[in-house]
Formats: sequence, C-alpha cells, structure tokens
Amino acid sequence: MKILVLHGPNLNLLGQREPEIYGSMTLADINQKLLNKAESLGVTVDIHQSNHEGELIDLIQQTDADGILINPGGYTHTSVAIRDAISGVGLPAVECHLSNIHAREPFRQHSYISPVCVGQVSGFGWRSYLLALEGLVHRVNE
Ligand code: CA2
Repeated sequence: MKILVLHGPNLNLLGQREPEIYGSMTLADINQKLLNKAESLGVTVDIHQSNHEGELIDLIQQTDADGILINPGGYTHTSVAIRDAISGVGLPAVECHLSNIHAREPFRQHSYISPVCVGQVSGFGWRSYLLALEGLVHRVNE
C-alpha cells in the first residue's frame, strides 16, 4: 500500500516560528516520524510539500497511491479546487492539522476539505499526522 502525504502552504516553515501553535518540530522531523510509522504499518509514503494550490492538485490527480493524507494548511479554509481534486480521484483521504482548527479563529473553523474525507485529525501537533496515517491505512485495508 502506498499513501500520498501532502503538506500545504507555509508548512515548510515549521519549527522556525509560532512554536506555541504548531510545535517545535521541523517538517523534516515530521516526515521522518511518518516514514518510521509507515514502516511499522508495512506501507510506503510518498511525501510532498507545496505552497501552490495547482501543484497540490496536480499531485492529487497524478498519484498512483491508495489513499491521501493531507494537511492543506491555509487552503483548508479557501480551496474548492483541492476539494474537487480529492473528490475527483475517488481515493480515501484523511485531513490532518497540527492545531485544533475548531478552537481557533472562526475563519479556521470551516474546512472545504473535510466533507470529501473519510475523517479529520486536528489538534495533536505532529502526532496528528501519525494518527491520521494509522486511521487511513486501516480504512484502505477494510
Ligand atoms: O494546524 C494546522 O496544521 C494548519 O493546517 C496550519 C496552517 C493554518 O493555516 C491552518 O489553519 C491550520 C498554517 C501553516 C503555517 O505554518 C507555519 C509554521 C510556522 C511559521 C509560520 C507558519
């Protein structure tokens, strides 16, 4: 099984600013945790980060993976196009967030992405990614 992991805009800055909200781990640290977790689950992960909506959509359309784990970053709250791409490929997807978006500003509490996902994990810092990966792998195996 292969899982496409997508990190959206500005997540390349993790660990450098706002550690009180997003933690002190860098994106490279999180990716290593994902690789370790994937190995323990017996799956592979294809990991990408992009600051560009169209690039994220191209990656979704072109993937040969069995499922998608996505932290859409700020596009969570704006992107009908990413939602349509996930819906269009018909793969099971899980949305994940470092922070609890439901406990933050009102504009972060709505997600365009969650209705086309099998689930959302939000608020557990870097562990959100591992929980999301585990849930997604179980869903794909069902
Ligand atoms: O909590 C999350 O994972 C978010 O997807 C992170 C996004 C935010 O727009 C979402 O509402 C929730 C922002 C990622 C930006 O990350 C930064 C990290 C360090 C410094 C600046 C930005």
